[in-house]
Parts: sequence; C-alpha cells; structure tokens
Amino acid sequence: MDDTILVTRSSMPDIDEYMDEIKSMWESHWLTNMGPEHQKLQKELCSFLGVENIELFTNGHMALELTLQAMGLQGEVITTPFTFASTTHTIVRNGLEPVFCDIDPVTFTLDTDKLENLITDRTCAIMPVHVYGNICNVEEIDRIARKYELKVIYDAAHTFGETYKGKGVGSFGDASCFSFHATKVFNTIEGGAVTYRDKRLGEKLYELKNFGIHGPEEVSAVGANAKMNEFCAAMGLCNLKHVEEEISKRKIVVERYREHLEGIDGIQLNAFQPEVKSNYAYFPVIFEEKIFGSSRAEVFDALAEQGIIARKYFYPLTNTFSAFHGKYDVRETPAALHISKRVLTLPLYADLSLEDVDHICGIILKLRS
Ligand code: T4K
Repeated sequence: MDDTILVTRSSMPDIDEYMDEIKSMWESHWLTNMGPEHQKLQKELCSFLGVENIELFTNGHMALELTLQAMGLQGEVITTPFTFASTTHTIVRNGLEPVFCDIDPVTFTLDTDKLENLITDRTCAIMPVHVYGNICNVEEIDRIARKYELKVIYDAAHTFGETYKGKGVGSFGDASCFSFHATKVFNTIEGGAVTYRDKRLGEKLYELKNFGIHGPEEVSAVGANAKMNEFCAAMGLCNLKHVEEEISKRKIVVERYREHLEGIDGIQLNAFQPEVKSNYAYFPVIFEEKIFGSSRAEVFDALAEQGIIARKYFYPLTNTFSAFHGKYDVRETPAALHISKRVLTLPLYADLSLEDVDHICGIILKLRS
C-alpha cells in the first residue's frame, strides 16, 4: 500500500450511505438542472451555514465568476494576491481590473490599513479572501465599503461552517463564495455556493448558472453552465451529516501540530482568532530561515524524502503569474511576498493519525539550528 501522506485527503461518506442517497435517481432519471437533491442540499446548507439565501454551483470558481457578472460591475476590484489563481482570474475574466492590496502578516488576509489608499473613482468592489479560514476584518471592510459605496464579495472558499461573533461567515458582505471541492473541509466532489444578501442577486445568479435563461422563451443574459448536478448534491447531503465530526477530528490534529511547533524560534503559526469558530481547514507554517536554521525549501525536501507532500499554498503570488505578462508590481505587496516565499501548508485531514503528525513534526524539528 502506498503510504505517501499528501497535503489533504477527501472526506467520503460510507459507500452504502451514498448509494441510499442516489437510489431514487434510478426511478426519477432526474440527474441535473436543479433537481430534488440540489434543492434539498440548498435548504440544508442555509440552515447549517446560518444564512437566508444560497445558490449552488459546479465549483467555487464559477460561484465567484458569476457573482461578479451578476453584479454588473465595471472598473477596478481591490483584492489580494495571496490566494489561489481562481480569485484573481474571476476578476480578469469579467473584464475587470484587479488592484492588489497587501495582506496582514499575521492573519494573511487583506490589510485594511492599506485599503482606503487604493480606492479610486474607478473602484467598484472589494474581493477579500478569508485565507486558510482566517476571517478578514469584516467590520472595517464593511465600514469602508459603505463610505465609498462599494460592493463586497468575499472569497470564502476556505471557511465552510465558520462563524464570527456567532454569525455565519456567509452573512458578511454582499455575497460570499464557497468552494466544495474534493480538497475542502466539506465537499460535493466538485462544487461551490454563493450566499448573498439581496434576493435580486439570487435571481440573476440562478439565471447565469443556467445560460442566462429567464423563461421558456427568453434568454436575458449571456450566462454559463454552472449547475451542480444531482450526484454532487447527493455527496454533499451525505458529507454534511458528518462534517461536524470531521471538524472536531481536524481540531485534534491541529492541536497536536501546535503542541510540537508552538513557540519554536523561526516558526510562525496561524494566529488564533478569538471570536471565530474555526473549521481547521489548513495548517500553514512560516519558516524564517535565518532564525529557524533551515529554509522552506529544505523543509519541503526533507518531508518529501519521507513521502510527505506539503504544499506551498500560496506561492507564487497571483500578481506574479506569467499569464499577466508583468502587468502588476509585486513590490506593492511586500508582506504577501514575504509570507508566500516562506509558507508551507502541512498535511491536514480528519483521519490523519497523531503518530503521523508526530513523525512530520519530528522531521521538521530536526532541521532547526
Ligand atoms: N478561492 C480560493 C481561495 C481557493 O483556494 C479555491 C480553490 C478557489 C477559490 C476555487 O474553488 P474551486 O473552483 O476549486 O471549487 C486545490 C483545489 O483544486 C482547489 O479547489 C483549492 N482552492 C486549492 C487550494 O487546492 P491543487 O492544484 O492543489 O489540487 P491537487 O489536485 O494538487 O490536490 C491537492 C491534494 O488533495 C492532493 O495531493 C490529494 C488531495 N486530493 C485531491 C483530489 C483532486 C484528494 O484527496 N482527492 C481529490 O479528489 O488545488
């Protein structure tokens, strides 16, 4: 058996549970286009996430991309480069201009002290990212957005099930876009969702994920095909039953990592956010070579030699992608650059054994000077 440890491993329900959930499809032959599983999952997610409105999508990327389209935005969108390719791409693919704000070096989310200076008369929206499940400074973002009448679309891909001050994270901003990809805390194989405030936005999202079809004889927008199918929705319904337990198991893994790595010179761990109910999505570690004694690359290689595959989420920064042909100046986001060159996200999933965590930390700690 291959005993490689990868950065994560998809959660899956018991196969019989899934078979039970999909059985009715062999009678109904209803496989997609907002069928009963889709509708049931929407309802259950609203209650689980503590939100009033939700639309499901094929993936988190289309959730983001179609939300920007649905808002009919034009001009500049302020965002951060310390994220997955998807965030920036959705802005560019909508014909909008990303303007990169630096990140806070402790939470790795948008540094709100640097936000206001980036606002111009072309700014139409802010797209902050709750990186690794760390909640952005939502109060300050809200204050600034109101002052300048800007839309706020959160990339909430990493924050499934989290709350801030007791409120579901999907209730902040005008919209929050979640990813239900196989690698996420909650998965529908591939999938995503938008939670939103204004019901009219929901109507547009519904149409845009279905080609822009408004009625039997009317197509009112140039939409896409981004509907979650019934098999994915069924996977979501099964996984949802176990997600609380999965998060509790992740918490135990994270606590074990912290026992080993907390307080080690040259190692920065994810900051604890006191008013956040965390989902323990990722375990990022920042290695300061000069203090720790080894570089991120050396740690990565030492782990890889033992079949442990950590990942550099998020390196390179999106504002350095060759796709953008040098259009953006990375010197404008120095904190993001600093962190992205030093971060390694360690393996984390519900069934990762504590012995494996001990082993991983043992390899890392051997490398300190
Ligand atoms: N915004 C943010 C901030 C995001 O992080 C993402 C996605 C999005 C937006 C867009 O959401 P989606 O459109 O993806 O729903 C992975 C995921 O594909 C991606 O969803 C995720 N972020 C990103 C951070 O990570 P890769 O290229 O690292 O995936 P991959 O194939 O290398 O998988 C990583 C590990 O996961 C594997 O080593 C093993 C495990 N795995 C993977 C797959 C595909 C499984 O256990 N099962 C699987 O089926 O991007």
